[in-house]
Amino acid sequence: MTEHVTVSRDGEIAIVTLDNPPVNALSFHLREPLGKALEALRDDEAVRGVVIACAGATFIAGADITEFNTPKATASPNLRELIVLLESFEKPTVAAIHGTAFGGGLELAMGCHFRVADRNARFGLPEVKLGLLPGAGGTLRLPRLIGPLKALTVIVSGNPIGARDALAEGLVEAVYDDSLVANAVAFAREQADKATALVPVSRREDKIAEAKNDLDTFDAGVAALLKKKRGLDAPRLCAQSVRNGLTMPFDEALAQERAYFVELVEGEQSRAQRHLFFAEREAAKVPGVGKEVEPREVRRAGVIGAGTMGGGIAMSFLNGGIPVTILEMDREALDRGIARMDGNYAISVKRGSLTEEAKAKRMGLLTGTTDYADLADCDLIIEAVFEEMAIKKEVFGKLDAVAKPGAILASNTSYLDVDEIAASTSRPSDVVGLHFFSPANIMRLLEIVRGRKTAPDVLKTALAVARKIAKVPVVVGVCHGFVGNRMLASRSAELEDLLLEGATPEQVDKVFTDFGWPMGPFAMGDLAGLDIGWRNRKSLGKTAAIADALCEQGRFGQKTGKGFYIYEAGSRTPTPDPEVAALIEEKAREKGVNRRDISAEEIAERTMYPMINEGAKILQEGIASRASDVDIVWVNGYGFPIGKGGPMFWAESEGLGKIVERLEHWHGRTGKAVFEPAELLREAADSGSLAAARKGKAA
Ligand code: T1G
Repeated sequence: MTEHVTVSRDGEIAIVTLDNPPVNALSFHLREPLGKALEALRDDEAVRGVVIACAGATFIAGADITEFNTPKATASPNLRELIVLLESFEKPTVAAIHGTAFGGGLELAMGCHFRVADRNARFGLPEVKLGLLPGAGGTLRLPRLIGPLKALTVIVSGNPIGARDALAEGLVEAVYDDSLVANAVAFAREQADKATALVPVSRREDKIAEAKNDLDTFDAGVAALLKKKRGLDAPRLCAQSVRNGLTMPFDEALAQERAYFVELVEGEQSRAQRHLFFAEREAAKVPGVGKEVEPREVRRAGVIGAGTMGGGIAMSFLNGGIPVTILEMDREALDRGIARMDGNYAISVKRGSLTEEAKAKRMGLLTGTTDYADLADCDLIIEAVFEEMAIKKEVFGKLDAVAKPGAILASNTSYLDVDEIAASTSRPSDVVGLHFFSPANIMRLLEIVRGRKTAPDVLKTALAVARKIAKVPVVVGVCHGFVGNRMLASRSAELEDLLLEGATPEQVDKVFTDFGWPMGPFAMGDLAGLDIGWRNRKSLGKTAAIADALCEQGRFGQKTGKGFYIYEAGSRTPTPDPEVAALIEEKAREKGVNRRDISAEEIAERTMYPMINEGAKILQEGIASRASDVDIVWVNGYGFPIGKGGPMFWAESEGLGKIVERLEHWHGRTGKAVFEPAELLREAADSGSLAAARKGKAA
């Protein structure tokens, strides 16, 4: 008996209860007493069956990630040894699962003969999200319980399945509405009374027999799953390990799985993805907003504007079960917006990712109106109207008049000054920025823009709402473009000049896709619509010779079939356009620019390094609290490759000294401000760490 493992008895059935808050991770200080308890119970003839359960919020949620790359991770008994010990039992072992049986937790449960669960339990092998693969037999036992292709989907996606699916697929033997442990004990007793032989999962072959003789179907399934995992090692090795389970003896495949795990856990990609795991949780801890600050209750949200953004925002709230009142200026615009939302849900139903009843439930939470007075009972109101300060102030003036006391007034602005908006109301402490990313019902990032006067409980409410609507929140300060868009502007600053000086759109985009971005900046511009940037530049009195010329020709990108690229009828595949090449050469001539061959390395330095530099300025100014917050913004809002950990994490692995040196080189060559190294970046180059340099700055 220790503080982490207690053994109790219900007659001849032993109950082992684990308790290692907050998620019962399999830390060494849990594994050691667990191993001792299991050895004693295995040899105790008075014990006819064993139930393994957990105290607290959840069954074991995995290995202890903080132990990785330290001796504790493999100190005996390690997880693999515990599972071998469990499989040596000649009496029934039953895992009683509630909460989330994830990673090593599910692997330990699969080392038991049986698994029973609470109806709200979830099951997953999310190691791939950490750049790893299940390293304690998960890639071999899960296929033996639910079949190889279903197991492959769970392992390569890293997404959990619920108790109902787990029961249907054969991952668990029973699901209970309540009294989980008592039911598990009864289940164990029933199994102990049976004469049937106990077969450990590792020795079950029925669910993999068919796949062993049809590897082509399996391989086709692998190819489909890996399509969107380009450049990542873990998904590929996950699939290979599952396949090994079909072609190799169990123990040989198990040894190979271990080898893959060691390769991955020592690799850069896993270090980057584990960095993101903790960074996402750190981002939700906001200086000055402690655990004692209570969030306000949000029973109903209001959304101003039923356009693409407003509709997407409204859907995010509906998806989180929060009723929404959505307002448009007239009935026709309102009906169009609601129809678009309904259509989006219908697409999800058609794809099978949403049930009809879930669609109906969500749309049933939606109320449309053209009257501001109908927003009076909303606890949180977000405007997603045109990106012009005068219009924002007019809307906030109306909201200020109708919203109830204590209602939070939020702007979805991408760039504008939230303090100026707040100052236009009588309640600046209730004003906050909630910057969603398009498509707002899909993109996970939510920049919570903290105004000078935003109250701590307003921030806490925004953080709580973000969690409820499955967004990843990062609290940022007020400046033009906050964190993401401000750095995007720095990354984009050189794009026009690179084209004028000799690069082509496809050459630049290839540098980005080779780095791991889903697409390059020109293809992205064509996707988003070149007219958006054109309008923004005009509002700021700025120009971009090539992009402006394209827009003046009505070449807005995919939506007009032409932008920087041509898009054959209905295709989304960008094809280089000789007309664009000619336009670039004409603009270069007009500006007297002598074109030359430009290397991929120069393109990378002149786009990525200014972005890192801007990130350092953002940290220096306190617009972001941590370098890891900037990483979370970019990974969740802009598709920064997760295997590189975000821009600031990548910059440290790239070498801050090298980045400073190359920025100075380009600053000397061009005299442009984007290349002048930030003070904090220079300091970080000396200390080797942005976090250390940041600590030296005012909070
Ligand atoms: N190890 C260490 N700490 C962990 C942890 C873990 N596995 N999971 C969570 N924490 C910490 C987290 O950092 C936070 O700390 C606190 O617990 C609450 O977490 C051999 C190799 C279980 C769904 O990937 O998905 O097993 O900020 O805020 O929202 O094959 O935590 O309070 O200081 O997320 O209620 C595989 C990861 C590991 C599961 C709960 N398992 N965890 O969500 O709480 S690798 C995972 C989660 C492995 C084996 C392999 C979630 C959760 P702090 P939280 P939550």
